[in-house]
Amino acid sequence: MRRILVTGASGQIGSELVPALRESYGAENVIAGRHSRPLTDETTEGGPSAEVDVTDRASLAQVVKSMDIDSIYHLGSVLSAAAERERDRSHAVNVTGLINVLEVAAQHSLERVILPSSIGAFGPDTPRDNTPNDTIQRPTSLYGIAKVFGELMGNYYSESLGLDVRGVRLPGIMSWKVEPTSGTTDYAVAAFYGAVRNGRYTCYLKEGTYLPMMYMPDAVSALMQVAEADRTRLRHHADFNVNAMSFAPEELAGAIKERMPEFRMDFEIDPVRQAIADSWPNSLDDSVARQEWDWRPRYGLSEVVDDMLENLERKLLRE
Ligand code: VAH
Repeated sequence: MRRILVTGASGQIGSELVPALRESYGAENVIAGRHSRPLTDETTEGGPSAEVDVTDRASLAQVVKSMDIDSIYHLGSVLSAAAERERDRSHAVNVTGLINVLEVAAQHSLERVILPSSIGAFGPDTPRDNTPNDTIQRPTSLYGIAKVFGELMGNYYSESLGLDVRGVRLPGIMSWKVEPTSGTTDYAVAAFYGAVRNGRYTCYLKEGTYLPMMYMPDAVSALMQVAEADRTRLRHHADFNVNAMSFAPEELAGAIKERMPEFRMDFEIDPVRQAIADSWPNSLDDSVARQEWDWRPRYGLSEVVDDMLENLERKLLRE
């Protein structure tokens, strides 16, 4: 991988993946693809960027050709809650956009395509605890349906067309650089913003709603590690479970209160996001990723809370 395009570079993961990739591959060799949202200053100032609309195959192909791209991290997507509200846009981005990325990569013989899948690729009749890597996948959210499509298409392009596609099923991601937008797991980020800004947060998921979560540095490592894994060891392609921790909202509130005793979390349930969360696993079995490419998480809840509060106190005091 020499010249990398990151689609969705202005999103929560893209904003942190791009700087990490530039660190490893050289700033000039990692192109930040932007579309509906502006890039962070760090990404804009740190290297090249390009307007990338994954729903427009010709323009995507033009960027790949003109910028001599040999690999794509495809992060551009409409997240779970937004996808339920905007069905046409989520199909255009999450389904057609994915096909466009795979087709352009195959037609230009790119070296590698990295696709983030999600815990959303599982549904209510999947085993909830330590969800196996290979098990029933009947998601009931539009976002999850598109993720299963992405996994199956990534596996097809790998096995039938020889394109080297790899992907990990990411849990909910916690980070502090970019404020949360339209995901279901985003309460676990918004709670920290609320704690630092005004000592309280109203959670849209009810107590006892367990979800797999991961700190951003582990998510970035998982994407970069699977991308660089020895292909001869891989028995899977676009569908590796990765896991780090699981918690319910009240457990997150308790961990924040240990550092900020005055913090309060109350609840106002959003039925759409509660239904999505109730259809997702409580935890994932990531033994396949550990066997095939030595995956290991580094962060647990305690370290995350310390790091999130320290960085947000610094970031938000500048507001
Ligand atoms: C969402 N944060 O909630 C995203 C993610 C696993 C969840 O895909 O939609």
